[in-house]
Amino acid sequence: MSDETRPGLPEGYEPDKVWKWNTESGGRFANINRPIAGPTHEKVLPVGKHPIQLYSLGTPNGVKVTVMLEELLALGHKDAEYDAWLINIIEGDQFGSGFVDINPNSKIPALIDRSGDEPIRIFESGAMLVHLAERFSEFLPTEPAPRAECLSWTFWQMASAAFLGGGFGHFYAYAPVAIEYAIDRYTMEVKRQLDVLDRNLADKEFICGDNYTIADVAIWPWYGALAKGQLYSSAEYIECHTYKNVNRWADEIARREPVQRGRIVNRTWGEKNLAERHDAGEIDAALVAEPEAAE
Ligand SMILES: N[C@@H](CCC(=O)N[C@@H](CS)C(=O)NCC(=O)O)C(=O)O
Repeated sequence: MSDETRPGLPEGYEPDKVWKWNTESGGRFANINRPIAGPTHEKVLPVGKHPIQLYSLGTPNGVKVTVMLEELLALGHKDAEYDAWLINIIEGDQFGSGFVDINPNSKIPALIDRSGDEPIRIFESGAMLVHLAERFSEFLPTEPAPRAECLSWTFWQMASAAFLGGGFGHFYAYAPVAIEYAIDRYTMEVKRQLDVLDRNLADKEFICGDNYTIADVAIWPWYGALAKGQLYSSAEYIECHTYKNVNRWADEIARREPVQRGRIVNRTWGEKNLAERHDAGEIDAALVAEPEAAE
């Protein structure tokens, strides 16, 4: 494809007729990015004693599920007990054969619900939230109109996160070269998304109104963190403090005890973290532990 009206970056760059896999493409995630699916190695996943087995990492997509499980446990649903196993995506654990059997798309989180006659595999964090909400009859209204509103916002988050993480975060914070066009395009979109949320939250306590739902669970780890200046060192650049309603909502969600518990699970960084969770006491201990002194 040759287009004289379009300058290349770097200068003179023109895409080949057929794309070739350049393993030296660079960038922070270069060693795990590949153009083909499927496992790279044999690896059986561990299975713990609880009905729910989660294979994940404490990124925003992983946190949605651990927060949801902690919310369910806080309501007394004992069948929401879970083992949360660490999947190190920088080391390529998501390409192990056992993981790919659960998620052919090789992304965390992946979940097996073993509470029924046959184990059920689930990939995509949004699908996990809907599955858990329906199984425990919590956080997803059953009346058609509020249910549709809740699913709309939940799926809005699933679709918008790729712009935020894969677009804005990638080009603003991670790409090995700063490309003005890409940064402008994704910053504009992410600020528009924040404004969508800010307007929605102008007259609502939670995303869908008076009740906390899976829409809040899905949106908070991404846009709550962004509005609080915790993603991509971008607070000043996107003027995150100007989204006042999102900030107010993010603070309120952050005060919830199950959120404080779920957000540290499968996390190997930050002051409070817990690489793997197999019972509630491990979270209690991690929350009161003193941060390790820097060497
Ligand atoms: N839409 C998916 C996105 C999952 C996703 O992008 N996970 C990232 C971490 S946040 C991942 O596993 N990346 C590893 C890779 O791309 O190889 C979901 O919400 O479950």
